[in-house]
Amino acid sequence: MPHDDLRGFLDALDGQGQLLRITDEVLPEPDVAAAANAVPRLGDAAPALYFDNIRGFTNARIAMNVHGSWANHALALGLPKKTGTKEQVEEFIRRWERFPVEPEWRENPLWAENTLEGDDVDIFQVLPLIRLNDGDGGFYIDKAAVVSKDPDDPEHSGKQNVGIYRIEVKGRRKLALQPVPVHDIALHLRTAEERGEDLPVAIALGNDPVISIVASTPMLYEENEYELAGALRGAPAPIARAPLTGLPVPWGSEVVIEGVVEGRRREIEGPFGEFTGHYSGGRSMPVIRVDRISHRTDPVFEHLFLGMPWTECDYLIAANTCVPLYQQLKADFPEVQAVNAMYTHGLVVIVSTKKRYGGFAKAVGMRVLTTPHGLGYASTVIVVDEDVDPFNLPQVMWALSTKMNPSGDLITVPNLPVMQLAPQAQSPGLVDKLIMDATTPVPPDDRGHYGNQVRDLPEAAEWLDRLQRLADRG
Ligand SMILES: Cc1cc2nc3c(=O)[nH]c(=O)nc-3n(C[C@H](O)[C@H](O)[C@H](O)COP(=O)(O)O)c2cc1C
Ligand SMILES: [Mn+2]
Repeated sequence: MPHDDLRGFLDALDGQGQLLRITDEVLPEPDVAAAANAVPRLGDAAPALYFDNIRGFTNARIAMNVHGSWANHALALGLPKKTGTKEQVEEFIRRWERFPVEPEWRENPLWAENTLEGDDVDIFQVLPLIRLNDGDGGFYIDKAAVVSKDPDDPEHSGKQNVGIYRIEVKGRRKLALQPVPVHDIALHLRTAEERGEDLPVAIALGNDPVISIVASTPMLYEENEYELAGALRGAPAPIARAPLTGLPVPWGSEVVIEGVVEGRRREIEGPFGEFTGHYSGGRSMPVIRVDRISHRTDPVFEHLFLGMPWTECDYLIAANTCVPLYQQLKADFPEVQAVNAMYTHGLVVIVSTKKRYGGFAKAVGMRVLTTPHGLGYASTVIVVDEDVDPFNLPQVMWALSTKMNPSGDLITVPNLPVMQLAPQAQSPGLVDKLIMDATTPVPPDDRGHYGNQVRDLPEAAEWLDRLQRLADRG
């Protein structure tokens, strides 16, 4: 059964032994973030954390690490918690075949219980805000889904957008946003500013787990996130109209914040400890004026820690970064077998492919660099043969060790775009990109001395099953 709100999923996690309730009193800082920093170190079955006894707050509830392990990610997709990483990616690909599934408009949204409007808006009264990393410049909300429309074509559902963009709290009713230029909200804001307008936004916080997954999936500009949520859930995503902006928001959110990104205004935002494992620095970013907050009574503040990998952020944007890249490559090159883009949102991309002829793998690598997501992220692309599993890093290292000849197999393309946060860039936003061809040359490329490749014995697969069964019994 798909979950329609965060609380339903927290109960499900609890039932599976995947929710740790911290009932002892903790300090808001540093305890909540430090625990969330530590918890993924428990391994691929790490639990979510739930705090409801936070010193200095009355009735505060904070959920952390909700997506922060392969077990929790599997449960978010309604899979058994032991489902392997690669199997989760493959299932994601299968479910995407059902896309698009139209959302379902529902009455009486859960967040309609309480309202603050205009000058009464005070975000500090609604959320128990805490800082995450010790060099952060302020309080952040970094797991909310921001909803907006294309000002030139507002009723085109494909051009509507739901995306996770972290938000700095700058005042009782003032926020700041960081739209990475390749992302949909950056396009919306640019259009609004060209029209001399503000951009209305609705920020939905504390969502059913599939909403967070689709909101951080690099979908194409005209693909609608709720329609992917329906395909992943196996049931239409329940949505409701936000009262002030009319924007479509999840029906089950804990909190819905409405307002506008103010056109042509920028203020210093940051620093923030980023998913790259480095601080962003202080930069000029757009600001949001909040005009209305709707929320459930005693809302659960769903928050996300990021820092030195792997943290919750890495689990949340692992499978969902691999899958669209795989589909976009496969559409042009059916020889592509699998894509692993789960390191730092695809700053490194590993692709396995069959080869049509000599040089083909390099062309596949070039294509990665020109996909919409690749434009802003992929800086290093590793291409491996079809019999190498890109999710099996020892196999990828074997391919690099034996198939890659730096003379002829390394291509750098100078001065391509990358998001400004990429720390390795020569100047922010511009980097030389690298393709490493670690495939076996095929004619007319006759470099190397490969002879015959050793293959698994034909009986090995059967023995693996047999040994697995014996081990499970023991
Ligand atoms: C915790 C978290 C924080 C993120 N913060 C930002 C951000 O501040 N700005 C941004 O452009 N993308 C951010 N992203 C990445 C986008 O959510 C992701 O790339 C998504 O695919 C963008 O979708 P879009 O192409 O519809 O804009 C964040 C993702 C996560 C999981
Ligand atoms: Mn989008």
